[in-house]
Amino acid sequence: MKRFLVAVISVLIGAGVVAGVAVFASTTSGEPPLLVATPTGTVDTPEGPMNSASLELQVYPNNSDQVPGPMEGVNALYASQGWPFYWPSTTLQVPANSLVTVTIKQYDSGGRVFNPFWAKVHGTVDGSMTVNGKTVTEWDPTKVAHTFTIHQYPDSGQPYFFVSVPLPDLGGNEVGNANPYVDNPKEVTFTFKTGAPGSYVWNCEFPCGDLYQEFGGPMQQRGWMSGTLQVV
Ligand SMILES: [Cu+2]
Repeated sequence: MKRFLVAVISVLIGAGVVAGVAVFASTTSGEPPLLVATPTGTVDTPEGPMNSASLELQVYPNNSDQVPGPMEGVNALYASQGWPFYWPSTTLQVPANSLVTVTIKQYDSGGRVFNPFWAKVHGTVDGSMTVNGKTVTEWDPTKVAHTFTIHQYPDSGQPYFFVSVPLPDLGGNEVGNANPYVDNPKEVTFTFKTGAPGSYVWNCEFPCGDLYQEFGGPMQQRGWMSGTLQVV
């Protein structure tokens, strides 16, 4: 009887640990609410008419009274860290087989990106982006604030999908670290084509975090500098 009780208690403790881990994992994931791209009609392309959609994001150097930043789950604990973040969400959804135009208003300072590959535009229509209305295919690798880089899980059987754009930094006297934020952000636009439905991840490739080579902290946390992209 004693042995039986010990077995039952061991199983109950095991189940409790598993449940605890599940609760911990869901609260620490801090997945922000879904941001769905806005349909914008159809566009004529060389392959015929295509559905189009738009997505608007901002990048802030730190949270503030005006822009609180991500607060889901564990993210509330990071609110005092002064981390940079994408806003209003890093959980993105875009339509399949469509042209998606993204506009990002960038309010942060920056510096040198370790690998100049990330200062170039990859995977957009025409291989270009615009910065405050001017079309470019790359940016000065010493003046990058963040990147917006979509890629797939390494073991995925999904269609190849890779998009990366550098976000230009604001110079020292342009940065609005204090509130309110400056009203002259670097405004970046780019358009990419989506294929079949799939699940992708995206992140920033500029070392804007902390810990190992500045790739820890916000760089690996949903809601800040990494997220998901669902093509549906
Ligand atoms: Cu970044």
